[in-house]
Amino acid sequence: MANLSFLKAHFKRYTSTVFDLKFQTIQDQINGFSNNTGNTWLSNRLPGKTMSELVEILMSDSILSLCRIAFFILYLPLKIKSVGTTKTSTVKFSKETYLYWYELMLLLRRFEEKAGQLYGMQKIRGFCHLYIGQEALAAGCMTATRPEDPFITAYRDHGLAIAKGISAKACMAELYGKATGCSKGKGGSMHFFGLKEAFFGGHGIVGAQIGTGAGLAFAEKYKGTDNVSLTFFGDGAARQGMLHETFNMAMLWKLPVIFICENNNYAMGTSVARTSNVVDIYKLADAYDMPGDSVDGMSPEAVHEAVARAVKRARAGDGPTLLEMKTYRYKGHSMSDPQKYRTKEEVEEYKSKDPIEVTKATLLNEFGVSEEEIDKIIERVRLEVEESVQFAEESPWPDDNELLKDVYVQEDYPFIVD
Ligand SMILES: Cc1ncc(C[n+]2csc(CCOP(=O)(O)OP(=O)(O)O)c2C)c(N)n1
Ligand SMILES: [Mg+2]
Repeated sequence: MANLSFLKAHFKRYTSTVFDLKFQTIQDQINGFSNNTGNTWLSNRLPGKTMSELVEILMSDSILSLCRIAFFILYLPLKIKSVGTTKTSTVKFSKETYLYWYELMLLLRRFEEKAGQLYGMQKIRGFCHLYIGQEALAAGCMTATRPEDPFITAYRDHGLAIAKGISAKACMAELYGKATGCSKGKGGSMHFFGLKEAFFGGHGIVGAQIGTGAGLAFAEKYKGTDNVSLTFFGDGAARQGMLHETFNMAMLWKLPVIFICENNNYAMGTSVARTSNVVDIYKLADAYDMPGDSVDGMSPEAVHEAVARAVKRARAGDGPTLLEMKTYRYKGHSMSDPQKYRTKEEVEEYKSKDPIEVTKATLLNEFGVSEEEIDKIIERVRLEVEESVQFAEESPWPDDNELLKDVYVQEDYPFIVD
């Protein structure tokens, strides 16, 4: 019996140390083992037991128990070893995809940080809303769509514009108001645009682009393409009447559109809970018989998967989907925001799940990418942003005669007479 009590103590010591951390995994493996082998003694007795209870069970019988103990002594160390060394990999995408996501998200982050600095130096004026924190959304949407799928968004548009392929140079020049900007320097931060890149803005009226996004989808359907419109808007915009009228018509006409609510928890300083009783924005789809889903917007993987599903539906002619992406902006609403509506701890919590850092860790740990390769990406991004600033600095201002170009004019408008 002395030996048995030694074993018991031995197991118990493990229970309170290694097993506390790894117990669930071991338990799962034991359950899997007992189910796979059809071992009814194991499958009846082991699942759901704590490690101490398992030890009690093992100690309970005499000779038979000794056999079981022998089995455990042989089996458990093997499993414990494997728990320590086996990586439970959650990686679902290729190394190239992660590399693409990492570089894109880093470019968006560095571009925005630079824009913030330049704003402080008054190189950039007017409104300026940074995308910092929300990069995983752009990354996941890009890999789940084709270049010709049109995107449209609100004024927090720098990230999606660059993701769609408008160059950092053209974007920075637009922030500066220079003639070489993507909207010829006439739009500024809130009105980036790129026809070639299928990026349709950049809109300052909260919620207005929701209707225009469905219009883009209508145009694609009318032209007979299978392109899908990705229509982005904020949680604040979700409370606008435009959303409801658009959802209704988009469903009725089965338009190829994905409505993507970038729920960053705040509309300026107003939290989602203060704007409606319906805090799960994806449920708004129910009223229109539209499929809706809640998605982890801090994960490019989750964003990709949800968008890919919705894209498949839309391309097949089955109509719209609403995706509520739970995301977070690390910076204020715009450049002057004292951020009294949230705590520093809340911001830090989201930062601790930063998608750029998580993706970098995946590249290093799961794909064996070296620190040198990561450094090369960081350097490439740094250069791209630096060059965009130089380009913006050296670019000319728009000519005065540009003022009345690209402006809608109705020649026979009868109401204003000179
Ligand atoms: C129709 C309209 N109402 C109010 C405003 C002022 N406004 C600008 S941004 C904003 C908050 C919108 O928040 P959200 O839709 O969540 O987008 P986010 O800024 O979080 O990206 C408001 C109310 C506006 N631009 N347009
Ligand atoms: Mg918001």
